[in-house]
Amino acid sequence: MNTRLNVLLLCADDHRADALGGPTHPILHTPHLRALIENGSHFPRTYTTVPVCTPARGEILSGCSAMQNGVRWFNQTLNSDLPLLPQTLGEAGYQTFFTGKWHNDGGRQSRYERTRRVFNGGMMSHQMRFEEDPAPVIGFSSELFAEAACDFLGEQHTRPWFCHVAFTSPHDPRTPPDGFRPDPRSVPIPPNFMPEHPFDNGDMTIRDEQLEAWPRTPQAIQEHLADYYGMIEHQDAQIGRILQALEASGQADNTLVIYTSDHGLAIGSHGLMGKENLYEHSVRVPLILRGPGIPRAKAFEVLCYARDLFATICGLTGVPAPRHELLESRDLKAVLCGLEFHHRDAIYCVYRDAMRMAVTQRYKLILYPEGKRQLFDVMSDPHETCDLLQAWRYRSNEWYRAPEALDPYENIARDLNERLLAWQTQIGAPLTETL
Ligand SMILES: [Ca+2]
Repeated sequence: MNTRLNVLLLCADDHRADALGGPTHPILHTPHLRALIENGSHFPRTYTTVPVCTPARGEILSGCSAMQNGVRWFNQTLNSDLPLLPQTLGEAGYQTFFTGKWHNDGGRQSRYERTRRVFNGGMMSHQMRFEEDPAPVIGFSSELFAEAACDFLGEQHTRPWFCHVAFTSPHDPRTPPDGFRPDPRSVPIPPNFMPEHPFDNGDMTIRDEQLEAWPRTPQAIQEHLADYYGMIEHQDAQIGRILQALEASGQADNTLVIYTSDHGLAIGSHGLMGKENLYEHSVRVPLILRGPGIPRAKAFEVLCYARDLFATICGLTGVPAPRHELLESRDLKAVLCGLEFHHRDAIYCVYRDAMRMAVTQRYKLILYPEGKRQLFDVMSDPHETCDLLQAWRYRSNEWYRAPEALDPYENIARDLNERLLAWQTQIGAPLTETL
């Protein structure tokens, strides 16, 4: 009988941190994610360094930032010297299992002891086909992955296990099955809806941005969001199936359940559709943990990265974390135990050679090409609607410029800029570098 802690890692694709249903989201029904939040701990300030599938997944797998692990963009391979999470757990005696979307270099799946129903790629129709014995299986991606996970959980295990389920939902094509799509007319328009992004951010016409015509209309965004919420609700139902199988296995009380995503998505916010930007809706991800020793119904507002999961999983399972100098994963266990109230001073994010970002608990600076900057107070303005570098001048009348030394927001922007430069120097990624 296994008594060590099992790990069930559920990872979504393009799931915004603020799209988790609940009181602030009355039309999005996610009873299983809500139950995880109510019975576990929630980290609302969790970020990914690069808000694109392949690098974001590489960070969770390696515990290293995209700057260090070699994967800053699509089709780049993880540094082969780095031990990945399944390998680390496997070497500690865990049976490791993967199902779902694999968007990193192919050979690395071999770091799992077993895989089943692996989708190698970025996206395709959610109607998928996998060759299996005695007959191929055909169905909706999330349902097929959930079924594979349920089968794994239903087996008799003599060793602790790590079950990694990587959904390719709610990524487009957003085609929720019947019964899951809310009425678009009931979908609230995002508070930061804009017909177009107010300036060129350096990548305005990438594929995701072409999913809707310019200028965006409120009605078109309601349609997209209805599809998106439908995908999330359907995925939530599959998570419910997996959690039910876990319960039936008798291992629920001995399992750490984690829910996260690779990154978020704009889908109408700031005039954008994709994740290829550094606003909160795109760089933040959900992070929920439930299991033995995890506080119930607790939200920790500490700043953290999704890659902190690597060290956290090691810390909670007692598996030794890898000892190498590139590891940039910090164990959240002390925060979960109430021994620490602080985790990171600041978070830094990158989008190709176009954008850089630094955020502290309160203020956030984004740098764009040609010297364009934005500063937000993300505590009082979570939707990032008021650029304080602009608003200060507006509120002071356009023709009046306070001396720079007296402009508090200029000083805050300068401080964040210095922190960002120090980080870039530390990890060797100047703004001008083409990723
Ligand atoms: Ca993704």
